[in-house]
Order: sequence, then C-alpha cells, then structure tokens
Amino acid sequence: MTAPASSPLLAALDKLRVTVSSAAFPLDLPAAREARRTQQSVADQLRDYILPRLSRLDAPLLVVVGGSTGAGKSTLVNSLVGRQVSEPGVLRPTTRSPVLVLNPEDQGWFASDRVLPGLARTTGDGPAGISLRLATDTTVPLGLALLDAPDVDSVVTENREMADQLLAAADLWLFVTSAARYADAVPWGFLRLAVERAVAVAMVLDRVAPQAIQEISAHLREMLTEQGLGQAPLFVIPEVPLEGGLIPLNTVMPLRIWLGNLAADSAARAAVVRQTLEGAITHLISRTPLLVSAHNEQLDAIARLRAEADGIYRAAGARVTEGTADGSLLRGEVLARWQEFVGTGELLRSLERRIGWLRDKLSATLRGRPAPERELSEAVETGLEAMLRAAAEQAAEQASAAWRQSPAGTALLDQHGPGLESISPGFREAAARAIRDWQGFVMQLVREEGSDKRSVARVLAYGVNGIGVTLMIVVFASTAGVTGAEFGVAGGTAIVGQKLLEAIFGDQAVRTLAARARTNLDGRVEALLGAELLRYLQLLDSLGVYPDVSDRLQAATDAAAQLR
Ligand SMILES: Nc1nc2c(ncn2[C@@H]2O[C@H](COP(=O)(O)OP(=O)(O)O)[C@@H](O)[C@H]2O)c(=O)[nH]1
Ligand SMILES: [Mg+2]
Repeated sequence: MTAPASSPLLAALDKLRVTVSSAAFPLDLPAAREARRTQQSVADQLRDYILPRLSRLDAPLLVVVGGSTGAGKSTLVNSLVGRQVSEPGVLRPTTRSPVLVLNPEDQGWFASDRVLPGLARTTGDGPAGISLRLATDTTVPLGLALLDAPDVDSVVTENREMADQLLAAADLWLFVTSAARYADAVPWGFLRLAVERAVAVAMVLDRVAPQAIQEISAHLREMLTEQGLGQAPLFVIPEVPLEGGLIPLNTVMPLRIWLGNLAADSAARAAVVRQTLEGAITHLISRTPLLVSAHNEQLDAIARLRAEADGIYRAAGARVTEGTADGSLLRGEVLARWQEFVGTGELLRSLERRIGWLRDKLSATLRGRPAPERELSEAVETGLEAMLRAAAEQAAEQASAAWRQSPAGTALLDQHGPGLESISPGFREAAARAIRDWQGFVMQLVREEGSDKRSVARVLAYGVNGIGVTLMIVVFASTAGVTGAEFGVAGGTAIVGQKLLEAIFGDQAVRTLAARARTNLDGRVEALLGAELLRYLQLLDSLGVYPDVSDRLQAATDAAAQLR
C-alpha cells in the first residue's frame, strides 16, 4: 500500500493547503471568527495528518490514547508494554511531553518530522517545553505506535491543545474512559468530533469494579450506539490492584492481542488508515464552503467600504468642479480684486450698452497700473485653496463617519489610529502647489496663444499675467448663466473678462483656452482628492484580502474532491 509520494491527490491537497493559508479574514464580520478557526484546523489537519499519511500510506499505524484526566491512559500504556514508559499522573496538571511508544525498528518513521512536524523529538526525559518523547520497546508490535496523549479535559490549556492536535494526527483513537467518568461531557464532545471526522475509534472502559461491569458496559454501549459509535470495539478493563504500578498482563491481554493482530494484518491496518484518511479528507472538503463564504463576506465588506469612501471623494471632487465653474469663487476677495482689476463698477454697468467702447476703456485701465493682477492672482489662489480644503475636510469627515457605521469599518479606523477623519497633513501644501501649478499652466496657455501674429501686440499690451488671471475668472464662471438678463454678479463680472479675451483672441480661441484651463484644473483637483482617498484604499489593501482567493479555494476544493 505504498502511495507514490507525488500522487495527484497529494498534490491537490497540498495546493488546497497553500490556498487555504492565503485566505484572510481580518475584518470582524459575523463569519470571521469561525472561519479563522476553521482555517487553522484545516491547515493543522493537512499538515499533521492528511499530507504525511497520504505521502506514506505504509507508515506504522499511529494509535493515540486519549481521554479525560485520571481515566488511566498512562497506566494502560505502561501495562500494555509491561513497564513504566509513561509517567502516570499523580494528579499534577503540569504540562508534560506526550510519549510515543513504538518498536525500535519503527523508530525511523517517527524520528523525522514526517508526522507532527511542529513537535520536537526527544528520547530522554526531555528538555523544558513540549516535545514528543520517543520510547522504544520490543513488546510493541511492529507497524503500530502508541501515543499517550495529554488529558482532553486538562486544566492546562497547552495540554488540552496538545491533546487536540495529537488526536487530529491519529490513525486510530484508543479512547479511554473510566467507570467514574464515562458519562462526562468533555470526552463525549471529542467522540462526537471523531464521528464527524469518521476517525477509526476503539473504546476502553477502564477501572470498572468487577461487579459493575455488566451494568456500566451495557450503558456505555448504549451511549456509543446513540452517538454513532456502535461499531467501535469496546474493551472493558476491571479495576484490580496494580502490580508495580501496572495492570496485570492478563487483564489487558484482550486489548493487547487486538492491537497485535491489527499490527500484523496489513489489510486491517490499511482499512483503518483508509477510514480515517477518507474521513479526514471528506471533513476537510466539507469545511471549505464556510471558508469561501466567509472570504466572500470579507470581500463584500471591503468592496462596500471602498465604494463608500470612493463615492464620498468623488462627490467632493464633483462639488469642487462645480464650485470652480458656477461662479461661486467670484465672491468676496476675488470679486473685490477683480473689480479693482477691471476698473470700477461703472465698467460693469456700461457693459450692455458699450461693448465696443469697453475694449478701449479696459486697455486704458490696465495700462500703467501697478500690477493689480498680482493681488487678484493671490486672491484666486486663496479662494481656490479654501474651497479645496473645505471639500477635502468634509470628505474625510464623511468617509470616516460612513466607515464608523459598521463594526468592521470602525475596527479598521481604530486600528489605523487618528488622522483619517481629517485632511492629510500634507494636504494644504499639496493644494497650494497644485493651484500654483495650474496658474502657471494658464499663463503658459496665454503665452502660447499670444505668440500668434494676430494677437501678439494685444497680449503684450495687456500683459500675459493680466490676461491669464482674466482667463481664470472666465473659467470660474463658465457654467454661471451669463446670458441676457440673468447676469448675476458672478456672470456679470466674468463677462467683462470674456469680452476682453474675445477681443484679444477671438471667440473660438477663448472657448478652447477656457476648456483647456478647466480640464487642467479638474485633473489637478481629482489628483489631490484622489491622494486623500488613497489613504482609505490603502488601509483596505493592507488587509491582504485578495479577490481571487474565493475562486481558487473553490477550485482547489473541487480538484481535491474529484481525486478523493
Ligand atoms: N488500581 C488501579 N489504579 C489505576 C488504574 N489505572 C490507573 N490507576 C491510577 O489512577 C491514577 C491515574 O492514572 P493515570 O494512568 O495517570 O491516568 P491518566 O491521567 O489517564 O494518564 C494513577 O494514580 C494510577 O495509579 C487501574 O487499572 N487500577
Ligand atoms: Mg497520563
């Protein structure tokens, strides 16, 4: 019954192992806790039992002796061997190394880390820390090893966990219970697990007063049948005085013979291995849907959080785009500086009547003035920056508030620490830089357009900076209803600039210039807010939940199920 070390099933299960370990359930969602536990136990089950067993089907049968404290496990193991290989408990719940008792010729199978790779091996009394202590004895039949596991109900957590791990690595559970304890809840919890995984189980009812054997063993058999373990062999060992700490040989003889026969009969051994291995693989495969759905739950939550933050920052960007086009910026300081720049309110009032005259008036106004466009330009910068900052502040507040609506989002924000509910520390500087760069871009546009033969003289007359800043004003009012009687202040203000630019460059060129200036501004706004949004997205990315894992889990499971 040698399995090729690279059987397709082995490869498929190894792939499943890798895939399972690549799943992540970092958000505390309803299914996460169970999924993390399942992920761990699937990984353990593969590493500690399925993969090593499948890679060497001919390895000796690992019989793990489990049960509750004081059931008599250590004494039983010693008695089967005929000497003290495992120290019986004097009711001290200290952490002890489990003892593996085996035939010296089988030692090679267990000395390597093929089985229970996480456990160090010792042969003496062992160093501090938990390790697997190997004890060899020729009375142990070849092809079968007995492992005296810690108590499944130990008060020491490490012992309980170790018992769990060892039972999960067993080909056969030799489950020991005593007359005093056979109805306890904890061992039955374990036995149900054995049924669920279809592990091969043999029961030992230990330490029964001879006169109670009939009654207790009948009752236990009933319980076993009820729990789906009616097929499990049951060995009843009466409580007799120990001889040198050991149960007399004839009392343990039936069990010893049964183990000996099992070891000697390679078909029977193979059947035990097959039952437990198939059970373990089936159980494993039955648990991946939980992982897949829990992983999808993580992905959904992440997508939701992403969409929330994304939507909020998109809306913020749209608000800025609108606010920089609908005349909102043409208020307060910007408006005052602009009016100062173009002359007086009188200029605006005369606009309707005297467009032709306007051009001359403007040119007269602008010539020889001490660069009032600088103050206007600064006002534009300040106004734009304030608008951007307000939008970014609001987006950060809204995004963090939206995330705080869910426990997962709250945990993420808490894990990140303070900061996300406000603009990033470098935002103001980045915004100021973006605005200055935009202004530079607009000046460059004007300069390029002004190099045209037709307009060069006029551009020189008004000055590139003055024209550039005028173009900005026009951009800020580009959707602000500037027709007919609908002149708002903003529209009215901007139309002066519009007329001026048209006089210099012509209508079509002004439309193109304004459109290019606007597109450039929108791009910069998007980049600025995008960088703010990125803080949220990076937090989600750092969770390490990858969209393809659900599908890969399903595919790996299907592949293993097919080869089973
Ligand atoms: N008289 C008698 N005492 C036993 C028997 N089995 C175990 N004991 C005692 O019960 C205590 C616990 O046994 P131990 O083998 O350490 O139980 P474990 O916790 O399941 O390993 C020890 O003091 C043993 O000497 C038995 O069959 N007969
Ligand atoms: Mg013990």
